[in-house]
Amino acid sequence: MAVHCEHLQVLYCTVSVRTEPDAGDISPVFHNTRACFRDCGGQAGGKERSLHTCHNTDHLARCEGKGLWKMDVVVELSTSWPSFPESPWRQVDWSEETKEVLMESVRSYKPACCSVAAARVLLIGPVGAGKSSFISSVQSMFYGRVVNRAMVGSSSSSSTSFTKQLQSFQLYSSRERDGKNMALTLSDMAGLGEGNSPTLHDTLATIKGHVPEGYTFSACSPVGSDTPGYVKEPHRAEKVHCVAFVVSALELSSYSQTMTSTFQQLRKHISALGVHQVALLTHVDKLVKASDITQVYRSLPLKHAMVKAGDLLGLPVSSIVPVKNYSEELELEAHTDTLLLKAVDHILQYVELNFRDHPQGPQQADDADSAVSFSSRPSSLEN
Ligand SMILES: Nc1nc2c(ncn2[C@@H]2O[C@H](COP(=O)(O)OP(=O)(O)O)[C@@H](O)[C@H]2O)c(=O)[nH]1
Ligand SMILES: [Mg+2]
Repeated sequence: MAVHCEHLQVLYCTVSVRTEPDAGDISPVFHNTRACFRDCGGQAGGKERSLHTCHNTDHLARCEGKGLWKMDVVVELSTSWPSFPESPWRQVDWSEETKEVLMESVRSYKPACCSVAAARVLLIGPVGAGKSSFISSVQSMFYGRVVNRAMVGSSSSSSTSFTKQLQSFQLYSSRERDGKNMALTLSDMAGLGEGNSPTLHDTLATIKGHVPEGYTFSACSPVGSDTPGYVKEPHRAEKVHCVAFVVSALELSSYSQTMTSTFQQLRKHISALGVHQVALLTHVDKLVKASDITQVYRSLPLKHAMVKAGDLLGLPVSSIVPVKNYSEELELEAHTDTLLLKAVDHILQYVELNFRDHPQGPQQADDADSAVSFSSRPSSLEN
């Protein structure tokens, strides 16, 4: 049985949970729980502590006297140990051979649309969710070592986006200078939720391919035909073929109601453009022991987080994949790579759906402008 307690205001750390009426006498066991503490100012990027495995509330009581804390914690109640389900709820082959096969299939991927040389995927998500990290992590795998290709922010600066512009990265298939580029471009943009986050209008313009590479988004100057470099009639290759929402498993309880409605607006308008959407749930190493990422599909806290991410985004859990980005490591790790490759493979399935559903190109052109007119005042996603 899993019980989810969120936003407990912990002063003296008395944690009470409600159980099913027929649950009988259960002593709570805090099992494999990581709790994220933020100071009550609610500032993202506040101090963060991890409680790796706490078997009782003594660990929590240590917070006493340090002020009022807000705690997001997934508690698994169990009468016996261990409480991992016997079989994982998604099957993953973690072997080196499968990793190599996946890697080769991504490396040799070719879009099922001959006029498009590289599939274009736009990453959208709140500041600090791990968009840039995902791009860097995927590039790192093919590069053979951890590199920070997309500009990743620090965890303490995660309330402001390090990425301000539209930046697209066609992935290198290897570290060799004469190595080929892969047929996959990942586009990064400023995160949602800060003052200058891209408006709905600008986000849709990006998906339609009108926004020039390197463009710096500004809430007060909407992209339009007078924007320098504006792509008036984008080729299919310049349009976005799949959107990947990126959200952090650590922040699911902290995203504001405004963020939820931002996602709803985005989903509605992007779907109207005929573009498929998937989601990446990052920071899963904070819910599952980083050293044992193979347990990802056995972790009940993670399963709960996936359901919660689905609710936030209005997506079925089957569209969401967990990801652990490289954040502190200098060396690649095979299981982390497998999870990342699974995510890329998942994205590519939806890219292909786009090409197959619309062999001549989606009917997006600018007909979706009837919903969000280029001439109308841009609707800010956060306001
Ligand atoms: N532990 C962990 N840290 C991550 C993960 N993804 C991103 N980070 C860290 O979160 C912070 C923000 O990441 P960044 O990629 O800049 O977020 P962005 O604003 O969405 O582009 C950085 O310090 C990253 O190292 C992850 O999966 N696990
Ligand atoms: Mg970024």
